[in-house]
Amino acid sequence: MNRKELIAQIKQKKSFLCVGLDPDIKKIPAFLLELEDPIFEFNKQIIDATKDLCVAYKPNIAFYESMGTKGWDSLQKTLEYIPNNIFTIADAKRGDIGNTSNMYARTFFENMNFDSVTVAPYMGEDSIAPFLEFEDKWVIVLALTSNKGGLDFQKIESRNGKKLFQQVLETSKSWGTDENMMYVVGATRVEELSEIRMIIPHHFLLVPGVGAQGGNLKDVAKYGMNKDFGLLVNSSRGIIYAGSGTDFAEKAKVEAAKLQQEMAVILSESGI
Ligand code: OMP
Repeated sequence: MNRKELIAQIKQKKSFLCVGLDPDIKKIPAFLLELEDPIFEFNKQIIDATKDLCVAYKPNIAFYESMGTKGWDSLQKTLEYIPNNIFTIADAKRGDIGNTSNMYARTFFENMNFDSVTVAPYMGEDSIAPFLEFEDKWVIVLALTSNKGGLDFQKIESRNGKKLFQQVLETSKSWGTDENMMYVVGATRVEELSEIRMIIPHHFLLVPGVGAQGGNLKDVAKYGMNKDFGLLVNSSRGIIYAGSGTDFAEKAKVEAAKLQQEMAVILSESGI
């Protein structure tokens, strides 16, 4: 999916919601465990319940890899089940020497047909470049993450007075364009959003951390939006584990709808 199509979806659905598909076999409703592929069944019901409310799905690969080959099968089936008009993010946080990154890119863009993959920038340009060679695919670079440990390194100032995350943005923004790169900024980091927007005014931001991690949607929109809106806000546990019984998908829909309604108001107030 390209930038134009993504923006059109946001306008049409009045939503910039990304639903995180992070299914944990120990947390999904017990009645699903009797089925042949409980993880896929769980995701299928979540997708059926939320597909009209969101513009993106983000399966975090760890939740599938941890189950071995069965997990990869569940992931592939889930990806195929997601409607074509919804942006897909392989949240894999990859990045290695170029030769190896090329294999990661082939995994998620060729073997599986994801629209995008999350990458860690620590190994520099040649670790990201192989992902950018794929047409109509996106790289989503970690900039300022939502977790506590994100502050261990990301705000360290170098001798030129720039914080590490600022340097990451400034250096990496020329590796690709705002048509094939996005950045991750945690919803718990709103105080840095205006500053981030000064460095990358046009790029889309993937913003995880509302819901279970306590980030505030209104603040994210206030400081993070750009003229095309330019935000995808993710919630995983806050939506998918809203219920634990046979009605778990309906409960997930209620939580997704609450966020979507808030988003519709924000979008209309911003004139988008
Ligand atoms: P919940 O806290 O359950 O909504 O999940 C957040 C999801 O976003 C998980 O899949 C995390 O791995 C992911 N995430 C963060 O929580 N913080 C970040 O800074 C970056 C990500 C991510 O890249 O998506």
